[in-house]
Amino acid sequence: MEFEVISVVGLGYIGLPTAAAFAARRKRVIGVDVNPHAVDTINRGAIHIVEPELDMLVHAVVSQGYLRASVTPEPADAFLIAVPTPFTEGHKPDLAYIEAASRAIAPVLKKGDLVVLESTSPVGATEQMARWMADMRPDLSFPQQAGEASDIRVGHCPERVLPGHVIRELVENDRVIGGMTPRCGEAARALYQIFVSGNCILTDARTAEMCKLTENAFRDVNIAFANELSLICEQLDINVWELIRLANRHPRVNILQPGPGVGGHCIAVDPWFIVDAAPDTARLIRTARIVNDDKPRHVLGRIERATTRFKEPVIACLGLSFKADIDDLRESPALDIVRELAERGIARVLVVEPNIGALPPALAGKAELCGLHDAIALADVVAILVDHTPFRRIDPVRLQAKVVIDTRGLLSHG
Ligand code: SAJ
Repeated sequence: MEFEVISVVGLGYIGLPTAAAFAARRKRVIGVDVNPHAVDTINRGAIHIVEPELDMLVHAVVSQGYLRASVTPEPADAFLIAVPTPFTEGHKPDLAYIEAASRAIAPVLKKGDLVVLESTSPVGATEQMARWMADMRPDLSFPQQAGEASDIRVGHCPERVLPGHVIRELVENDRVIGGMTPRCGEAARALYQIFVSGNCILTDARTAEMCKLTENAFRDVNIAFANELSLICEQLDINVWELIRLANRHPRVNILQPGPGVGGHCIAVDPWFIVDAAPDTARLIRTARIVNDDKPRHVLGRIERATTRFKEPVIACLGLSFKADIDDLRESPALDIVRELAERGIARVLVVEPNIGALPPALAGKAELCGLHDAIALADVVAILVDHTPFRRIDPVRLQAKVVIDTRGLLSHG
């Protein structure tokens, strides 16, 4: 199967590295995004997101002429859709971006083209995408109408890369590829094998959709188990970090780490797509979401109670991002906790976040960005919210006279 021109629709955290990966294999790639700023930036050979090594790669493939960005779709042999799938108010998946992208590419489709949905999606989204395209192009046949004989082949291949390691994981990770028919799956596999060195494993589109949701729900449920243990241990006066270390010595036990809550745009979101699809059956998955979403409130209560013994309390909050050693504040439980503390006005709030240069607007004027040394020296209460590497080097002696709330077990590593 020959793919001379490949189009990637949605040039964000997944689409842009994927477009660059094809281009690095000397494929002509047209990246499409509705954001003209992103398009202009990429066409200058620069990037609009933070991801190690991506800037150099994009610069190289744009200057060699393999990658070009555009706000309007153009004909290609394969289309990859990598747009966001957020949820709406009632935790229902919002497919508006997928609908807009599939309707946008429909006019340029031609017989023989392949369309692959990469966005994390509820089960059935790939079939829905094919219906939207079929609506727009009655002159072409799609797999839901013509099966293996369809003009257009359609499939799903969820991304599963770890932010911060995208360039390596895109190439090395195994891919689960779900075709609407077996031939659709084979076509998609031929496409990914252009740059993927991991195994490309075929299934149907619905199983591939569910597989991605399952991976993230697995982590969410297991983090919820650790978070629930941390609450139980608090009541029983047991160090949960030591407990987990000991339990994990069992050859078949592998408990994850408790924390201040679950952040990021994947693990805290995707399990809801399963709950929405099977609300009466997905009891454990729903409960895990609730346990993890409740954790920031619990931490906030502990910090507040700790301040009551001081007349003019000063709290040092260590970390704002959603996990260690990144600058990403989206859906961050640490940011939620600090924002709430700052809004309640019960204390002077000092924030230490080595990965950012200025406080986000939500905290501006309500909290102070501070160096680690000064914040600890000034604080009565120290709340460790993220396990950033520099925090691991804090000398415990400097914390001796402080009330420390360690949500990441930073001081309990033994
Ligand atoms: N967390 C804990 N305890 C743990 C592990 C994580 O509290 O033991 C928290 C983190 O602090 C963070 C959140 O969970 O707030 C999520 O962190 P993460 O490192 O588990 O995941 P993400 O969101 O950075 O990236 C995940 C990855 N999924 C898995 O590791 C299963 C990535 O492979 C996916 O591609 C990505 O989600 C995605 O796009 O779905």
